[in-house]
Amino acid sequence: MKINSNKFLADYERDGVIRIPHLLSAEEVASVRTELDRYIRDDLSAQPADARTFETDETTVRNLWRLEKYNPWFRRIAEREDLLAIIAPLVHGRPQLPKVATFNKPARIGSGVPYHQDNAYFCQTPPDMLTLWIALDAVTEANGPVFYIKGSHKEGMKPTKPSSVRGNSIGLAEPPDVPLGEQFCGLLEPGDSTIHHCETIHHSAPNTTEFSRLGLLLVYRGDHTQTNPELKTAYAAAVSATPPA
Ligand SMILES: O=C(O)CCC(=O)C(=O)O
Repeated sequence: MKINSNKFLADYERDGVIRIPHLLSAEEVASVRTELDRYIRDDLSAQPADARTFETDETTVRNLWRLEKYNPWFRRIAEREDLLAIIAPLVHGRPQLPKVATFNKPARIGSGVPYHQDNAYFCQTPPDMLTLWIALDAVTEANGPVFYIKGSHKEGMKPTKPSSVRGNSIGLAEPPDVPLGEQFCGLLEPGDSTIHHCETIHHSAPNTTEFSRLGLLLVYRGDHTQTNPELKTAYAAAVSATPPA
């Protein structure tokens, strides 16, 4: 993977979202998938409830949470030097790894994600925090791609409300009035990725297709960021209504 870091940084700072094709090779994607399948099959049932959210069938994984804590293999992937070198200029400091998660968006029953800004969950100030979203399946217009509103990270945090969506407990109080056609759609091949700033507004639709849309999310912050108590209070109220995230 080759990256023009000046252009990349300028695009990220302007738009709050950027696409990086070919971040992982086909072999790397296959090994991530093998470990995810193994973890779900062999380990997940013995982990605490905050390790996952299921879809409404109560069986199929919607999200894996806290992989950085419960699975050292994923922590090692996320701490790869080549990834940290990409992330450091974007978070304006030494990257810390607070979260590794998945958004599985399984075939037919994958649920949607309401409009939100991640910093309503992360609660960090300054907002030098981002998500590296890596596609493990092809992400198409049909299977619930993530849509982002470019430039929205520059407008600060918008008012929030509890969403009562399990796995995405807090969303925007009002959906933005930017038509879908004007939003940036994260269409990706397996191994491609996007990076979005923690205050970039985004959302995704349910997956009603026969094709799963699995994403691996590595979340980084600069080591200078601190918890914002006001954001934390709003998040705590939402997450206690629909735990675990
Ligand atoms: O994968 C999705 O559908 C949503 C992802 C998301 O909300 C995020 O990356 O913060």
